[in-house]
Amino acid sequence: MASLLNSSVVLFLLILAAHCDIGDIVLEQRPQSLESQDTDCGCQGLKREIAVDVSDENKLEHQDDTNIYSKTANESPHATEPDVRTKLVLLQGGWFMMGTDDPGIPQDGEGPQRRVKLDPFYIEEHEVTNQQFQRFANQTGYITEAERFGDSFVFEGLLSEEVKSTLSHAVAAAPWWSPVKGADWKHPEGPDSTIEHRMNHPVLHVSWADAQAYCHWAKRRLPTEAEWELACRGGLQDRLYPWGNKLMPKGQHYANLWQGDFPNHNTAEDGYANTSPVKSFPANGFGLYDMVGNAWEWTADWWSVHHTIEDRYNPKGPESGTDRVKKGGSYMCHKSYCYRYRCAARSQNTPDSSASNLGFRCVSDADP
Ligand SMILES: [Ca+2]
Ligand SMILES: [Ca+2]
Repeated sequence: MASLLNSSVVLFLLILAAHCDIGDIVLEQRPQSLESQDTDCGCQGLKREIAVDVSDENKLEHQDDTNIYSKTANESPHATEPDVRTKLVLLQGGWFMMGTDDPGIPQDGEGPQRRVKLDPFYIEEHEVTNQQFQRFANQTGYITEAERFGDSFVFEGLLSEEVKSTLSHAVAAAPWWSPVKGADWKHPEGPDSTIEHRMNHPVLHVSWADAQAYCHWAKRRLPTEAEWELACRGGLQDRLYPWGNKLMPKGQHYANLWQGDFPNHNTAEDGYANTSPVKSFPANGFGLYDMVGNAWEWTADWWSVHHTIEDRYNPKGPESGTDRVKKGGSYMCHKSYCYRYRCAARSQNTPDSSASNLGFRCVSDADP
């Protein structure tokens, strides 16, 4: 594993687990086939283990980098260039019911259903795209964590035979995930891949800090989980999906998910075996696209599965934690393995994780 920043004091190992609550991590020799071994997509097990703790100095340095990049960008002479930031949609906030009392995956802390009130906020109508992230990176010189680490997790079904032949390890309980050297946002399936023809697809392989840095540059921020979930629900109450309770109204696909047998056969009946261009599927009642499916989306909150049933006002999640909450599921989600393409569904990753199905969108408190 490549070093990050002060390499003399930092050693990173990938740890591999079926569930974060199991936590027994094993690097496993690659199996000959991708037989199903678990009842989960395994993507929350994609962790970078810090064998020697990253020093606060390093963390601070990274944070400072983010601020410097953003400050530079804000003062750059590019202000007259077209604004490539995503269009914002104003949501009025108010009371809504967060979570569910009928959880699809109870251990994820989908329940209990509770009353939450939010102030009005603006949210980007679609996931941040490669084009937008490229503008950010070009203007600021920002280097993502996957680029610093030198690798990122990629779903094996998307890898070329050449890259596959270089792999030696997989995630023990989710062997369809592999750490791939040279995989990053510009090379989503490893060094021999490109985003050249996918500039309007969601950016992938971004860590939580990368997402936060982009939003800061765009003078926006990551949504809280509550904000994201209110946005997902599109004004509907007690519904599974952004558009209602039926997965395919009138036989139509409403999100980029997985059809077929996970993880061996994706029929791509919805038109996409990988990510899709943003806005390829219908918007929800708020005019927001791909709230479920396409790419998972980071939120600002730390992860916990315990929630108060008392009314909450602008909740921001726990004060601290080890993982951050992600929402919405991805193009890899199938009901048999990752029934998380629901508004109440949730999952988590360590903040330094990055993968070929994880992106983000930003929110704002004010009209830009
Ligand atoms: Ca699909
Ligand atoms: Ca999404």
